[in-house]
Amino acid sequence: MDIQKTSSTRRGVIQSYRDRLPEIPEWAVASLGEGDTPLIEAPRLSEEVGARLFLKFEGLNPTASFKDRGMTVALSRAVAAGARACICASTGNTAAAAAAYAARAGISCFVVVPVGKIALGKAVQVLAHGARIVQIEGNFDAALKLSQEATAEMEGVALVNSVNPDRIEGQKTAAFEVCEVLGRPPDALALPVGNAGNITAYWKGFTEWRDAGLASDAPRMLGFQAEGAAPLVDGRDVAEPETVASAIRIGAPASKEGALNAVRESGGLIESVSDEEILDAQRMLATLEGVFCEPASAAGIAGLLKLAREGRSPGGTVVSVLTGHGLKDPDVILKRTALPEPVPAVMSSLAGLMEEARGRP
Ligand code: AN7
Repeated sequence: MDIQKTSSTRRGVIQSYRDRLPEIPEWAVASLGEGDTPLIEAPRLSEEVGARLFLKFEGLNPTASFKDRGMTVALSRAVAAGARACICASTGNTAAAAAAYAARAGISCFVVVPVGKIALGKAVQVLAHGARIVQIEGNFDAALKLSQEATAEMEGVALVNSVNPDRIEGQKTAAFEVCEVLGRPPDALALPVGNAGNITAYWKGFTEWRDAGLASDAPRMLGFQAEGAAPLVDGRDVAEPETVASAIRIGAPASKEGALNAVRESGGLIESVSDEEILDAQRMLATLEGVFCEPASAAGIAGLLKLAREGRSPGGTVVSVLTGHGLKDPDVILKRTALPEPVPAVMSSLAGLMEEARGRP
């Protein structure tokens, strides 16, 4: 059975970039038409951050996060190698993507997550796709360790966390898309950093693009962690990471070396932003630009706003990666706002409310 066919013009990252990815036999390709996400110019936020700002909206992937890019490659390669099951640790999005791509690939999926710490939408996705969810009394870092132990001991079970190089290979395709759409690499790329796989992947993509002679330079990499989960800023692992941005609640990033290397080689930086700055950035993206991302995804914008306030804006053309969709985490929004009380279905009630709201943004 040919499982890779989709009838979309979005061909998926394997079809689009086959010659820049590890070998995958046609019969094993498991794709949902991921990638080819929009690069949205953000004129109002550009003024705030002091640069020409574009948003790479990765929330528009099939499972609503950037994880799909790596998962199509990882699951296809796992199937090609004869895997019967896959396993991953996750703060939520990796689990949702693994669950969907395992279903697509026709193998079973186990996800290990910190109990009570993954956003509602992500948990619902895992359940919908029929993956087995294992909630542990521990954080992401403990979940990753367990998953690694399981794959070392069990035959035919593929680990699909970003310590699997196939994940990084798939995720680097986002850098290619940015270069293609802009016609050249941006001057800087701002993104959230959790387990540090994505910053590693973008840097790999940009340097491969440059080294293939398609561009003469590569962007500065600007990584942002949440203050309560900022091991790369603190210079040591964080035993009990805490942040409202549950996706990046990670205290011991597996791709630490890749992240530090990206920052060093690109002349970039890794800094932290507070939960309040993250939620402000999320709100500004949604209300000023019409783009709704989850809290973690707003960390790049929170970071750019902070740099601008401190007179350190990178300037030039800047791309910020919005890694996941806002609908992943409805609770965060419902905590700061709520549906109003119902009113009678008469014009006077409506007019009264509209009058009250006038002049407000
Ligand atoms: C929306 O799902 O680690 O630095 O287990 O979901 O590559 O880890 C998620 C990470 C940013 C950080 N934004 O990327 C997981 C997981 C969102 C995320 C990150 C994640 P990395």
